[in-house]
Amino acid sequence: MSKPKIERTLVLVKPDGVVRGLIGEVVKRFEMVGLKIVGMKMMKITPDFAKQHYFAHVEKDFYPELEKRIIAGPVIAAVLEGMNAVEVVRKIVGSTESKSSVPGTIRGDFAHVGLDYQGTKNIVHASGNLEEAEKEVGLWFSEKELFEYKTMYEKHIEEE
Ligand code: DAT
Ligand code: MG
Repeated sequence: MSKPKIERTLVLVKPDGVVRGLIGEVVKRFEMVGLKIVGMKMMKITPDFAKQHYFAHVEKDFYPELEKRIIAGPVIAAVLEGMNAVEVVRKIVGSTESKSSVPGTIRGDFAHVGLDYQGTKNIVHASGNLEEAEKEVGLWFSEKELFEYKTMYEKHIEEE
């Protein structure tokens, strides 16, 4: 049996999630499944930084609103590590539109509006694929801000 890949992915609790007091709730959901937090900080980003992070969306009609919301206040940025972390984190976050995100997901449980109405207020950001994850982790975190340690789950796996 081949060993699944250990990946790193970026998660943000966006300003709308921070002001709603959802930092703990969001972080808890990733910890619950055994994903490892290898970096975490609070940051208030500039319009320039927002354009680097959302470079794929800068030309889109919803970009001005997206930028306004992401620079509106501090965000929590975290790097999560685990087997197939990119896919697993997206599953926990839910789909882009809160209206169609299923209950049990962060967006499905804590927001309900459609993309056409405050669509950018969907609480969290998570890297969409491995390539995006590698770029985003590098944009938000320096090597010195990322840590290596073993979780209890990893120790259990080693003991098996
Ligand atoms: P995701 O955040 O699920 O990766 P995305 O990368 O396609 O989604 O878009 C980034 C953010 O932009 C998303 O969280 C909400 C907003 N957004 C995306 N499509 C939109 C649309 N059609 N109208 C309004 N906001 C949109
Ligand atoms: Mg995306």
